[in-house]
Amino acid sequence: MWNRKYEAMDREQLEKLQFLRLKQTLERVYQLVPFYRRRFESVGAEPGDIRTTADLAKLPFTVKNDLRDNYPYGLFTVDLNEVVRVHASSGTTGIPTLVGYNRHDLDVWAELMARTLTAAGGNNDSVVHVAYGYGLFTGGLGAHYGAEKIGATVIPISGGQTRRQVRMMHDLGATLLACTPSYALYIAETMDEMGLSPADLKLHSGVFGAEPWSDNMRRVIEEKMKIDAYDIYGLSEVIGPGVSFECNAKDGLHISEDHFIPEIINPQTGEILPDGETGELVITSISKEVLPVVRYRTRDITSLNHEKCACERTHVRMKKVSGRSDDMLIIRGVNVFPSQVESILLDIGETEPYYQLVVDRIGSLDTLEVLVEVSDRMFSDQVRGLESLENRIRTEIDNLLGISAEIKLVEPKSIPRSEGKAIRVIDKRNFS
Ligand code: DLL
Repeated sequence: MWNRKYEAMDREQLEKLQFLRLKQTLERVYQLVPFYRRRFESVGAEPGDIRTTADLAKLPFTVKNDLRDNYPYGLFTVDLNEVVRVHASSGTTGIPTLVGYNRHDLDVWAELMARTLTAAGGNNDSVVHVAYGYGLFTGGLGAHYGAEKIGATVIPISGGQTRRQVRMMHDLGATLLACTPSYALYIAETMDEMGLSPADLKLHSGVFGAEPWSDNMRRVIEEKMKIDAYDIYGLSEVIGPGVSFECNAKDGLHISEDHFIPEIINPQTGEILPDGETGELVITSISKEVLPVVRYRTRDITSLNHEKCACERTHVRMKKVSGRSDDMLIIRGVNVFPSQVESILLDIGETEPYYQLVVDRIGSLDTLEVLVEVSDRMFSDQVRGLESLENRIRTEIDNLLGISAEIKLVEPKSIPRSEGKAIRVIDKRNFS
């Protein structure tokens, strides 16, 4: 553990600390951010009304559009002369979501990433190859400062130029890879093309996140690279990567509760759901200074688990995120996440791990086509073989998800490879 004092803190003590920090955060935003003052007043609440952590439920939610509406600096609690860094996430609407940090915030973030990398086996002997994008995206610099904090040797290579990535990993003896899971797969494929096997590299683990990936995808990456693959979760609005991370139990991601208070809500009604029930993750930051968020709706779908973890960390675990509620496909009334289709494809295991979903609407009916790559050998095989595999996949998807999909097996390397967040869905409905 990087910081046993906090990561394994007795729950009672932890909850006291959370409440103290929550009060400070609420006072801060109420005093310094007109938006929050108005929001609190709209429900007749002020910070003094929050007497327990559970009282947080009395306050309104914050959503991504609130950040956009107050672009660029409207939700900051400090003047720009105190801000030392900004990041942004690009949205589909064009207006970026801008976030800011002072020195204290950057220290908190590095601490969270130090915990994440330590949980994945990182230490001062590690050579951390950071292939998340550097720039406005939080992935690159987030991993970078965490890796420096644990004293590792950092290779700040950013994304792209995949052959060069492989060469550097080989030459510099990278032991820990940080990138998106889809990019890890592409790097593995490139290694293979370059005639390098996992034994030629020193890599032993990876921290992969920024997009949903199934447990089956974890197995594929672990097998191809002969490493231990850990999930890491975060979002710019809350701080960046490191909000939660997997330990070696790989049974949920620990949310650093000394910095964040999580809730799960029913996305339709806003009602708070108990442990184990699946809904939308809502996060309140309780230590960030420049841009605290109160009850921020992440849109990410997961559930919480307060049971003791084998690793001795006492912080609550969230289940691997299955997807964002915005990315959920509704195919003829049935809800599906691309990661569920991924899991089925990889379970069958006779295709390559590259796929894309094409959604369209014919008349008033939504249709789903699943494109999946097959190996060279299989593609040049008899048509009958391909048809029978297509049928198997179609039947499995129908049996397990209750949706009828068209399956199209496609040529090797015909689906675009990802150097960052993969595009899993092509939705033609908006254009027809
Ligand atoms: O993706 C931060 C990050 C960088 C996380 C590197 C992990 C590693 P944004 O660009 O703001 O920030 O996108 C945040 O990405 O709300 C989720 O929908 C998705 N996401 C992030 N991590 C995971 C994960 C970064 N482990 C959005 N599993 C979030 C599933 C994830 N989805």
